[in-house]
Amino acid sequence: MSNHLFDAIRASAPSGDATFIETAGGQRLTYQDALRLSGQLASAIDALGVRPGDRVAVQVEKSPQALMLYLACLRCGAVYLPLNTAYTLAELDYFIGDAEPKLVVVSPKMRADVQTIAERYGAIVETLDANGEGSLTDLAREEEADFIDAARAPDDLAAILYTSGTTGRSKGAMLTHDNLLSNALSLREYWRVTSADRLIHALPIFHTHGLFVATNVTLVAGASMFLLPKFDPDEILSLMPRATLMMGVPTFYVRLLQHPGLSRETVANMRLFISGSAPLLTETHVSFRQRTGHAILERYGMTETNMNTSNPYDGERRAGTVGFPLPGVTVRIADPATGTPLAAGETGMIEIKGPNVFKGYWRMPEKTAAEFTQDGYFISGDLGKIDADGYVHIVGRGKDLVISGGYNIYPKEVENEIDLLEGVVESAVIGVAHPDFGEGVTAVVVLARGASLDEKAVLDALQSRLARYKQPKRVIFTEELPRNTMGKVQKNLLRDQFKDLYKNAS
Ligand code: MLC
Ligand code: AMP
Repeated sequence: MSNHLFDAIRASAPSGDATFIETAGGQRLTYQDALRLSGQLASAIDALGVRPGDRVAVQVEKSPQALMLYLACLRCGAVYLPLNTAYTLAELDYFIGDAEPKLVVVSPKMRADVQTIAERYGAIVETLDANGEGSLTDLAREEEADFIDAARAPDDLAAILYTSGTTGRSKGAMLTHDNLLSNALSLREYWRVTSADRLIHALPIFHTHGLFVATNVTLVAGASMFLLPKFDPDEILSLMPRATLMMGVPTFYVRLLQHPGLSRETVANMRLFISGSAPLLTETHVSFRQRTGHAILERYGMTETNMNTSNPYDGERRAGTVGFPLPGVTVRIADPATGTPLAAGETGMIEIKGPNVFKGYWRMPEKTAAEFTQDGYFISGDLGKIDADGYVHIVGRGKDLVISGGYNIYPKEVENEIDLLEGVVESAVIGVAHPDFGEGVTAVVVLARGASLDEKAVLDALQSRLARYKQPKRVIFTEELPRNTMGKVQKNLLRDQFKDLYKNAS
């Protein structure tokens, strides 16, 4: 019996005393510790009645134990469902109701509130805190480590990651064992990651970037990582002399450049800096190169597809591009209106096919069908072109989406919440250039005559409804929204009108 993804992870695990994780607090976990701990956790989850195919929803702080829980889910064949720690109870209610997990793991302080939600959907609740303690750890301590891994075929689900949608309703992207394994192996080769590498891991572990790209690649390379609770430039710079690799969103690089400690000497031991999840400005790429001598390697991915393209390791890493399709991945550009493939150099919809592309949206067959072409390409929603040298450029978005500090925010979801407020006639949420986050979520609101809402009242009302990063950085009131002759709000005009709103923000 084989377990497609975990067998590969096990086979790559170095024997002996080789490190897998080091934390800022001085905790060190070897690969052999990871096999033992994930085995105990898998036994505990199994004893709770979780069977292959059952979902395990996890909203916990970043810790080595949280990664053990991910591995444990793979091992018992459960479908791992990580949730952003910023999600509010209202948001959690939706995810638990939609995914119907057998088990929900949350921080101890959330237990009582989540229990009320979970009971309605028949889920069990266990806890895990930032120090790796909690009821789940207590259960695992009682278990043996020699768990027999569940059989999982390449096409079986390994994870569901929720991604918001243009209608405001989040969709669960179903990722299979082979989606994750094929991408991890491909990236390991493309970026030349080996057991000698030490990764600075400062990303959250509930999204593709920190969970799959950073963690799975480290695992299949038998490499090690410094697992940091969050992005802290002082800490990162102090680790660089002992590290070789960093993965980050563009905001990481913008903030590192603001730090006087970033220099050629500090990065002397570093082999590679990788950026993704949002566009890296050419000016950031150029400044980083001038300061450190390193050309940041930019790559392009999505929750639904893992990584699609990457700038080369050896060849020219071109600023403003996301490089070439990864081996086995096909990228084409099509006319967004007709779907007809376009010639090199022309701008259109980026479409993707390959072993990396997800299986579909959880319990949304129609939505899934609508986002694939008849010949099986995933319609990314990103607009781009492929230049004469084969480099892919992302030039815009066909979907109404804001990316702030690497997090996606679908305006519709925020507009829906604002429109519910007493005194609001309508709203338009846009992304406006922001020096730190790339784009700042901005709400433009039309009030009813005589309504007395102000910016603070709108923001206060959103506190318990939307995760912090989705909440607008500014709310602007206007008499009416600009519309075209079809009645559609012209967000491009609003973006232009407010383009300098965050000019001096940091
Ligand atoms: C935090 N805040 C944000 C924010 N992150 N607001 C907007 N956008 C964000 N990304 C809020 C905080 O709650 C806080 O609110 C205020 O903004 C300032 O916070 P901060 O201390 O400056 O933020 P910090 O904790 O340092 O976080 C910033 C960050 C973080 C950029 C380090 O957001 C981050 O780690 N982003 C990475 C996201 C990621 O992993 N994306 C990958 C998705 S996968 P206040 O007002 O309460 O103080 C994907 C596919 C692919 O896209 O290709 O990889
Ligand atoms: P998510 O749904 O959170 O996985 O975000 C995926 C989206 O992030 C993509 O569809 C792109 O719009 C964007 N993205 C990821 N990497 C890059 C990049 N290197 N440059 C520009 N946009 C990117």
